[in-house]
Amino acid sequence: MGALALPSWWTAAVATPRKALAAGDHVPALVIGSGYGGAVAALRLTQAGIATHIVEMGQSWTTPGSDGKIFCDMLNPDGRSYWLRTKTDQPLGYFLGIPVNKTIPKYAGVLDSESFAATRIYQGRGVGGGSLVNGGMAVTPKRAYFEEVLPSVNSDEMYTTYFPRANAGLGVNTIDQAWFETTDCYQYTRVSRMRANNAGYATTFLPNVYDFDYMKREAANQAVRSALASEVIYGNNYGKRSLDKTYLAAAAATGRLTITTLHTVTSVSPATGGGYTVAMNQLDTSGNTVATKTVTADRVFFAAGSVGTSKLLVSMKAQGKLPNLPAAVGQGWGNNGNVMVARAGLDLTGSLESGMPSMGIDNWSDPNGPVFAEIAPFPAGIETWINLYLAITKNPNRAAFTFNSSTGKVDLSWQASYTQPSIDAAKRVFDAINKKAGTIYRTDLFGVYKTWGDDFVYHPLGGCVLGKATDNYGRVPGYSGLYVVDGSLVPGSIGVNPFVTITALAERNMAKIISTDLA
Ligand code: FAE
Repeated sequence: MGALALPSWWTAAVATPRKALAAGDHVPALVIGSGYGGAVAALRLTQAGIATHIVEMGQSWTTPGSDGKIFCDMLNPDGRSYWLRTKTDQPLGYFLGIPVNKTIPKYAGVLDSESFAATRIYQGRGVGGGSLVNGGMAVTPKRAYFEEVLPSVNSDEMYTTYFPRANAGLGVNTIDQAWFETTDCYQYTRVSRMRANNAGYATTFLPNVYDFDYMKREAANQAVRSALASEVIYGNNYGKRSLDKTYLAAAAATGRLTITTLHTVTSVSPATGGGYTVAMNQLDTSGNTVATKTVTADRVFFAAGSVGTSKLLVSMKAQGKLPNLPAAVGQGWGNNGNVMVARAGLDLTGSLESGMPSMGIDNWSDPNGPVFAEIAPFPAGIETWINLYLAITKNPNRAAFTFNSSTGKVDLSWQASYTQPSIDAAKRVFDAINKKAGTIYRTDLFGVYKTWGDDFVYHPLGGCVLGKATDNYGRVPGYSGLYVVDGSLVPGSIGVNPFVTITALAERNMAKIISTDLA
């Protein structure tokens, strides 16, 4: 392995100091969470000369396990796969109608499947947040839809400055299309493209943060396999430019960043004498609380993700710790219209499937129901004839987070029926593709005779919507020094995979906050 060349950004993998905050510490800037919003905030704050402390509930994924690897693959999940579960909870939990989830040791793994009444929400846990587990698709939204969703944001600025800045910071790259046409590992994508095009649907290549040159070397057996070794949702050991190797590594290089891992923020409230008191639980890798700590921070940046930030703010309001939060806190949550579906094709999809998607079916302009469907891998290591898709649709339904005083937890009002508009839109597209191809839906992957993967979400968005729960830059009204910088700002839908938007919006908001509030 040592003889194989690894790209420089990999070897640079975060020499980030991970010094735990001590009880009673006072810090200038505290960032809750280390996903996209948190990583942008950390980089721009540290570059502005401000000592910044990230508190992250997950682990720092830098130490190999007994097998020499940091992450496990999708075919052999162990404790590293899931956040504090004793059984895996795979998005596709069945094969031939038979449950495929496995017993695993309870451990602070990298992927969380967080259950609410009518949906489960997948999220990354660890330094890098969702970037550790996602498919790397780095898609800039269609401008007209961005303007429809976030009308208060100057789209000229976004498309000339902040989307390019985000793409550069994330290390987005595009596939060599000649290689795509010949490599075995995208056979599954080529056949899905052919069937979509035959039915009259356009397809488009998708940029990614996975290093496609590295993937080429994997295919040529010149580099250790990761995307080509069934590694995706439980982490990639190689090849992926996750945030710990991009934004967070750059923030660490300033010498002004510390990251406190395995600490969950439980409360934020105004401190006597100014700033905020931030309480947190320190966890061990089995999820037990081993210490509780309180620190003070002059400024707090909420970057715990759509779910994490919404849960914290809704709880703080209900418990009287931040009583003056706007009524819009907790509102406007959506699932980006996510629904999964699979076709039982007649086409060989290949036994080697890259875990990183590279193409989407673009039917967004359809007035009867926009659909943008990523051609998703099913990297089982054997020929499956499965054509899998994650459809992003324009679903108007929204839900709210509310504090439940009897359980002390936060509920989400999403109902199963809310997903129906997404199914209706996706069904129109895939019925047409099936009809033209003479194929049928697979009904054995999401349950027994269940066609639609409609009870889980990869793209939680909203809950603390820009311009409603915050001002137009993520500042929390009434609480000077509190900011929201993550996917909770995006009102439930963005029409494409969301992390480029979350990153670009954080870049925009941090530029404003640093130049006006911190100058
Ligand atoms: P996120 O990345 O979730 O970061 C929040 C961080 O805060 C996490 O590290 C948490 O552990 C941490 N945290 C939460 N609560 C607390 C607390 N109380 N105290 C301390 N830390 C806390 O938020 N998007 C794309 O654009 N392209 C894709 O290909 C794609 N594929 C995906 C595949 C999967 C399996 C999943 C789960 C998601 C995928 N996404 C994809 C969605 C994307 O990863 C997600 O929108 C972003 O990660 C959200 O970024 P945030 O900064 O909002």
